[in-house]
Amino acid sequence: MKFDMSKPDLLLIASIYPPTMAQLDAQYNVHRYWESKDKDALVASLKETCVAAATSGFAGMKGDVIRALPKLKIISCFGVGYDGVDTAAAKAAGVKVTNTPDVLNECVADTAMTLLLSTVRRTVFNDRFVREGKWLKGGAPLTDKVWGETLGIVGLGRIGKAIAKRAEGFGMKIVYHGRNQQADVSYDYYADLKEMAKAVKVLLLIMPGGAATEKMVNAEVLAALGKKGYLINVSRGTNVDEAAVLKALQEGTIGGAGLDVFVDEPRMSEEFFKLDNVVLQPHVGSGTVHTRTAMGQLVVDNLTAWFAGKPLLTEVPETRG
Ligand code: NAP
Ligand code: 8YV
Repeated sequence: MKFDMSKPDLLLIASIYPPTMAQLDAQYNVHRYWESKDKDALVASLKETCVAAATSGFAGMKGDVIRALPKLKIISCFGVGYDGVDTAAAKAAGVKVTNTPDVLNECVADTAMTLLLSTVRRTVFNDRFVREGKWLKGGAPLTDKVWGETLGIVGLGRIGKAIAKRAEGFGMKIVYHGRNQQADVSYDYYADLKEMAKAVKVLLLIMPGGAATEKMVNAEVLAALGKKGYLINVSRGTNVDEAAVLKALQEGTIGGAGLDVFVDEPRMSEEFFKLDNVVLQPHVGSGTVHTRTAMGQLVVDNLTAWFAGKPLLTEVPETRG
């Protein structure tokens, strides 16, 4: 590939929204890390020149790559979650990290509600029921209900609150779990996740990924949720013990699950495909043209701000100061 030497170098760790990559190509000499056959050689070749990187929150950027680029100053991340970025290594190296908060709240909340409703009301199962001609032999099995039930949100942050607002509109009672009780929130707070799982019909995960939340929803939490309960995960696959979720679904020890995210996505156990009590989505929480465009613009705008010496728009707390 030919590079325009008047443009700054930018290391793009992973493929992101194509129109955003086109915007980056127009402004930078973009070096595509994930496509490179010799990644170490690529990084070494950028050692003296590369001050900027971009990535997805999921692919992130590992500490050894950050440390191998001594001139690096900014990592612009496509996604509000940036659990894949080694922020400790970035902070230690004086590198700023930005993400894409807020612009995706409403679409992710829509996805969460879609998964919640279609899981409890068995929409995907019923669609297959019609297509396979089963309706001709009799009506579909009746389902659980949503209105009047309790929704337990793990992670009542920006997106969690947008989900709560929608679920209230569906007549649900909202309760939540997080590390802190929030003073300006009237929903009941559970300091203990297992206690909340016992109390709710639907347990919905929308907290960050990473070490602090890894496998937070384990076999014990699933047992507390029980046959009466449903798990909805729009956060990160790492936040659940995926094998325990599969087992609970296979044995019917939880009512069902709606999953948008997986530990090793896009790969998952094909055992999930055999089950009628799970709705599977390919990590499309923010997946509308409108929202991905807004996220991409923030990726670009944070980089532009940095190169112009202006304040970053959305720097993550870990690298501030
Ligand atoms: P946010 O505003 O920072 O909210 C995060 C919430 O999680 C806060 O309420 C926080 O409350 C809670 N939390 C943080 N650490 C926790 C812990 N260790 N244990 C329990 N609760 C914890 O973030 P957001 O913008 O709403 O985004 C949340 C996450 O959603 C992202 O990080 C990302 O992983 C995921 N996401 C997924 C998709 C998708 O496509 N599926 C799209 C967008 C975002 P406390 O501080 O009180 O603990
Ligand atoms: C992804 C997400 O970033 O924002 C997040 O944290 O999980 C999503 O919006 C998006 O799928 C691109 O990787």
